Amino acid sequence: MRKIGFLLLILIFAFSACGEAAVTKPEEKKFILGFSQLGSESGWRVGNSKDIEDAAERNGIQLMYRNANQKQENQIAALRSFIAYQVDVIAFAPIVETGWDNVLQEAKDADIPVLLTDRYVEVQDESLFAGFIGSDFLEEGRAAGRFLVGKTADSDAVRIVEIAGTEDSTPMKQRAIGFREMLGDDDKFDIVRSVSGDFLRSKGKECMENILMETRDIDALYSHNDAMTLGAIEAIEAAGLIPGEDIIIITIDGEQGAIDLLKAGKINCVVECTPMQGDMVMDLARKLAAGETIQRINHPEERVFTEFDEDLADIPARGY
Ligand code: GYE
Repeated sequence: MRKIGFLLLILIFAFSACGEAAVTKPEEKKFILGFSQLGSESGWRVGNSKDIEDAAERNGIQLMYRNANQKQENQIAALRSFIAYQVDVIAFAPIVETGWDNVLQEAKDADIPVLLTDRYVEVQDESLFAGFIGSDFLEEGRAAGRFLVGKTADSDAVRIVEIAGTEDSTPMKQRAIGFREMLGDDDKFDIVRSVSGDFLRSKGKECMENILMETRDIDALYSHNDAMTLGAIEAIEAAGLIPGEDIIIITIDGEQGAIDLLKAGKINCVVECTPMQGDMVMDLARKLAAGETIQRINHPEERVFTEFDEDLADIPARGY
């Protein structure tokens, strides 16, 4: 009798287990995304890395994250390790545009789709990557130029200093082109100095110190990112000049520090470049992992903040 009871119990268990298996939806297979970040040069970059890590977590995607500390060779090594590991999708923010053909060909040979994030590449064969998600840098440069043109409508000579980003990087190239496009061929605008500050605060400061030793006859500073702008503002103040008044300051990114200085009147225009692209990256990566084709170019929405905005006090915390 006991034996029969025991058998019955086993049968009930077996059936209920089968029943359960039949109603439980199969778990969506977790895929692996290999992501190579280029470095940690600015608040923007730190915010971008964090958002990508958080978004992977939020979206249940297994992230293999590598930071290249500003060296292209480290990024290439990271991509090779992703290929060796046979991840499902590779995403990376290329530090410069050139020099990627070989490693991207290796990814293609291994059938691993590649998504470019943040910056673009220049390759012989455009089929070496599936798509791009990042800001419209040309438009950012135009917005900066547009602001300067409006702000100086009543002046007949505008002497400009440009502190540009990392050479051969997409934002550096496009922000320079878009800005010049807006100045057009009006010869009242004179870019008296254009130097590279490598997107670093320390270099922005150093560049501005050097320039101020050569000339103080400067009407406007156009800096390709907030980190360099904050450094340059230190140098301007140390030289006894008033940023935002003696020199018009135009910057790109929209880090909290820059927005605070805009509110304080030390910056005149902040062109937003959002690092919060994690969810878009995960969404595109998921599609690639499922074998779908994606839209080739994907831009997040961005805005421009200026000293003329009436709602400056209401700008919510930036989060980077
Ligand atoms: O503007 C800068 C960062 O590639 C858009 O890189 C990015 C730029 C950003 O170091 O702060």
